[in-house]
Parts: sequence; C-alpha cells; structure tokens
Amino acid sequence: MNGNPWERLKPPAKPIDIKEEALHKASKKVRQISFRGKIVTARRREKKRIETVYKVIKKHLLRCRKILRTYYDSHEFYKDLISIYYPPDNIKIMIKRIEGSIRTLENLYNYFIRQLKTAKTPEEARKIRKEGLGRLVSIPLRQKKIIRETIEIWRYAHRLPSINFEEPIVVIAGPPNVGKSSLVNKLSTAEVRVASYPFTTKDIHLGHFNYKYYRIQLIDTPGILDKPLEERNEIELKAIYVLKHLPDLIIYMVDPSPSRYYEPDIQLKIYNDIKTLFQDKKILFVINKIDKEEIDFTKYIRDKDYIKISILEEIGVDHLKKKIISGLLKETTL
Ligand SMILES: Nc1nc2c(ncn2[C@@H]2O[C@H](COP(=O)(O)OP(=O)(O)OP(=O)(O)O)[C@@H](O)[C@H]2O)c(=O)[nH]1
Ligand SMILES: [Mg+2]
Repeated sequence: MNGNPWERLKPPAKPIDIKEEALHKASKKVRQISFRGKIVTARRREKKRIETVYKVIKKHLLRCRKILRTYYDSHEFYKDLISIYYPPDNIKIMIKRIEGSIRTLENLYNYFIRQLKTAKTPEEARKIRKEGLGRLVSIPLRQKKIIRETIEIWRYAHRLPSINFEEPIVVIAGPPNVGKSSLVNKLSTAEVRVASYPFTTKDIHLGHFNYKYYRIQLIDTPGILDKPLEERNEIELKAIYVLKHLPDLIIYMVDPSPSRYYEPDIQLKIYNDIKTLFQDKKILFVINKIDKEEIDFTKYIRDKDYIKISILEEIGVDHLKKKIISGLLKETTL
C-alpha cells in the first residue's frame, strides 16, 4: 500500500458536462451505422445512441465510486487527512448513493434496449430513444451534489504527498516561522515556499534525498501552536497526522532569534506536547537561526541531543544531515 492511491485516478466530469459528453458522443457514434433498411437501421441507430449515453454516464459514476471507495483502501495516514474535511460517514453515504445510481442506470438501459427491440416504425424507435436518453441523463443531474463533492475530494486527495511507507521518513515540525520549509528545501528535492511570516506552509510537502542506495523522505509540515488537540485547526491537524503516522525521526525546530514569533516558553511547551503525544518516536531538537541567536535554548532543555544550525549561513547543516542518518540507522533497518 505505497504511494498516494488517488494520484492516478481520473475525476468524474461535472454533471452538466457528463450530459454534454454523452449526447455529443452519441450523435457521433450514430453516424458510423450504415443503412440496412428503414426499421432495422432505425433500431440500430437508436440503440447505439442509448448505449453510448449509458456508457459515458456509467464511466463517470464508476470514477466517483472508485475515488470514494479508495478512501477505505487507503493507509490510515490518508484516511485521517481526508477526514479533516470529509467525514467518513458522509463518504459511506455517498458511495451508497452512487451505487444506487449505477443500478438505476443499468436497469433503465436494459429496459429501453428491450423496448427498442419491439419498435415497429422508425418513429416509435425515436420516441423510445428520446424517452430513454432523457431518463438516463437525468441520473447524473440528480446526483449533482455528490458528484461535485467527489470532484472536491479528488482535488484534495490526489495532491496529497505520495508516501512510500517502507522507506525512511523524517518529519520537520515546530512552531510557525522557525525555518522548517527552509530546511526541507536545503536538504531535499522539495521546493516549498519560504516567507518571513508565520503560517506560510499550509500543506504537507515531501522532498527526497539519497543516502547510499536509500531514498530518504523529508516532510515539511505546517507550523503548530500550543493548544489542545480538539482546538487545532485544519492546517495544524495536517501536521499532527503526519507526526502520528509517518516519522521514523522527528526534527523539532526552534527559533532563538530576535525575529522569533513565539517566546521560548511557548516554543518549548509545543516541544513537550509533541514529546508526550508521540512518546515512541525519536525527536531531534534543532536550534535554527544561530546567525542571529538571542535566546540560549540549551539552558532550558534537558536533552543533550540537540543541534545548532543556521540554514541561512549554512552552519551545522551537514552535521545535521549526518545526525539524521545516524538517527535513522537506530530507528530503521537503514
Ligand atoms: N536569520 C535566519 N533566518 C532564517 C534562517 N532559516 C530561515 N530563516 C528565515 O525564517 C523565515 C521563515 O522561514 P520558513 O522556512 O518559511 O519557516 P517555516 O518554519 O517553514 O514557517 P511556516 O511555514 O510559516 O511555519 C524566512 O524569512 C527565512 O528566510 C536562518 O538560518 N537564519
Ligand atoms: Mg513552512
């Protein structure tokens, strides 16, 4: 179960576009049918129309079902991330509705195809087809809300990072604006936006770097503040879920510079919260921005295992990389 399971899935079209696509394709297909006597040709042409419309609608409904069902087949990490915006119970209801629509679609299709067989005149065949198409295209229109919401889920889900759960994962966490994204950019292939104000990062970003023949995943998370879990907003929850499911090693970063947004006691409180929440995970305490160091964090922390760096001046970054690797060596089979 590796990678983002939505990454390669296609989204359904919007309900109104499904109708357009179906009718357009039907009129194109019908031209391919050659003349073989009046009634036979009429029946075959109308059948082709109904069949084409049915297939197009079914294709999109199946895409919906696939996107929604994938939730249940996905790793707990993805499930948690999806559930921030889309409660699992809703997804369940949506799947039921879509499945109901697929059944209705199939029944209607079979019904009208049967009806066509008994049509005695081209007019009769046309009438049956008209009614059939009307009924078929109304199905996606009636499920407008669910199809639109499925498109939204797909938009969010297919962009989530593609995690390989068998390869080592390092997560950078910490308060806002301490330099988390700068570090991920420095050490890995990621290109995350960096700015001099807090809450710049709103999503989870994944970068890689190689060590020997291993590919190490480095994950940037949104900044987190000191608050209980139930008060965390959607963006902070993303960071919490990354920490819950992914890391073999956590880098907790603080900012001791005059431009820090949060005082040391707050930065340390968040650190202690993370430590308590994720007791089984190894955490490396990283003091960044030592080019402008104003607060001496080392006197507050009991851990001897800290490291001082400046990403800007490239101080200690190589040492940190070595620490990451040796930290992973202990935590994984690297
Ligand atoms: N002086 C100094 N500034 C740094 C250093 N590293 C990063 N910065 C600056 O700190 C600011 C915040 O950097 P980001 O990498 O965006 O910080 P972040 O922790 O990802 O911030 P959020 O995504 O908002 O939580 C930027 O203006 C960086 O240029 C450093 O070593 N020294
Ligand atoms: Mg950031």
